[in-house]
Amino acid sequence: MSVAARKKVLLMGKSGSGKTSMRSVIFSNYSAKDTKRLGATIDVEQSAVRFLGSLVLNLWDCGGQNAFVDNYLAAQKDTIFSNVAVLIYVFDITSTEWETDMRYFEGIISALREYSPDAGVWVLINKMDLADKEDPKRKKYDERRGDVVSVDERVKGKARGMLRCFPTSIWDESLYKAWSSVIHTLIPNIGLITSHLTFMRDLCLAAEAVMFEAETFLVIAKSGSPLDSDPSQMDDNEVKSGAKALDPQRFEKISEIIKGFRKTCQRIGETFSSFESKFDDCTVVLEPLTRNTFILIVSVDPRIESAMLTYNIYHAQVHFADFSNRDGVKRKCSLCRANTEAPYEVEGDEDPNVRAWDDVGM
Ligand SMILES: Nc1nc2c(ncn2[C@@H]2O[C@H](COP(=O)(O)OP(=O)(O)O)[C@@H](O)[C@H]2O)c(=O)[nH]1
Ligand SMILES: [Mg+2]
Repeated sequence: MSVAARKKVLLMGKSGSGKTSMRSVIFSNYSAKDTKRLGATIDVEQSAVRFLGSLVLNLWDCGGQNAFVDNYLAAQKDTIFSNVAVLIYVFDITSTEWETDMRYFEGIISALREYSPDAGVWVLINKMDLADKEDPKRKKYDERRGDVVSVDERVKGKARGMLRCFPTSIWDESLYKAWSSVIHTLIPNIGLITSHLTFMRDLCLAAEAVMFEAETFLVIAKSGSPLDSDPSQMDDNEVKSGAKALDPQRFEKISEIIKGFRKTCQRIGETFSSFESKFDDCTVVLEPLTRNTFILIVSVDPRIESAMLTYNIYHAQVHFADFSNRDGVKRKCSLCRANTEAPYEVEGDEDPNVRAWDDVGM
């Protein structure tokens, strides 16, 4: 058995911006309403979250009161900012002290760029639900984003880690979009997973195959063009099946809906196991795939029955389980070898530290 890969994820930003709320909604099954009961975080609260069996996120939820932040930037600088994989920095869009917020952000990002130059930075401008009514065009968000990017450009120097900015609210699916984007970059062998999903989609004559993590329901990967890419990168099948016309927010909406549905099932003493639905113009099935994942297959071909989709998933389970562990990745499967359209892309394949993506771990 392999040891799980541990990634240090810093969660920072002013007190009250929503850090602990996000963490609780995504990883601890809180509803947005439950977060009103959360107390202020004192100093640094560390927690370990297992993701896909083989990836452990060490979340450092850093209390945002000024005295703590001063301490992070002085005595604790080395401890906090070394070996960071990702910094998630949360702003409150309704903050009335933007200049002070930016000053603190500059201090934090300078320390990060110095001690962990490769760390990715996700800036989440949160509580958008409170701002959207007065500013539907999101002018304020664009301004805030501009300020954040220019601070980063100023302090970045030779650091290679990139910065991305997302508008979020714990009250809607935007939170899932932002966190999926974070997680997506931390999963090993994402190219391999994507090529298998694409193959699976084509085998089922389907429009789309999407993989979700079973606990958080964050989207991990999808068939065809990469998550977050623009419509010009769509592959032939996506163009043919009309993926351009689909809602670009569909993945995070499904995450949020399924998680809510699963909570409802729990409340009435039922266990959520799978989902299937037939509409006028499409058929959708959502089934467990490996130990820690679900697969969603969407068909827009009226000839395809949902039973055929579940039957194919059933047969694919063995295969996905096989290449989800370290040994399976090493052997390379016949699908990857035989199918030139599904390139075998496993970064650092010979490196014993590279993890399989859904191994038993520990
Ligand atoms: N309206 C709204 N309230 C939020 C949002 N995120 C967090 N909150 C609320 O803000 C308060 C502070 O959140 P908390 O997570 O403790 O902030 P932290 O100090 O950054 O950890 C809580 O009452 C949350 O319910 C959001 O996106 N929209
Ligand atoms: Mg907190």
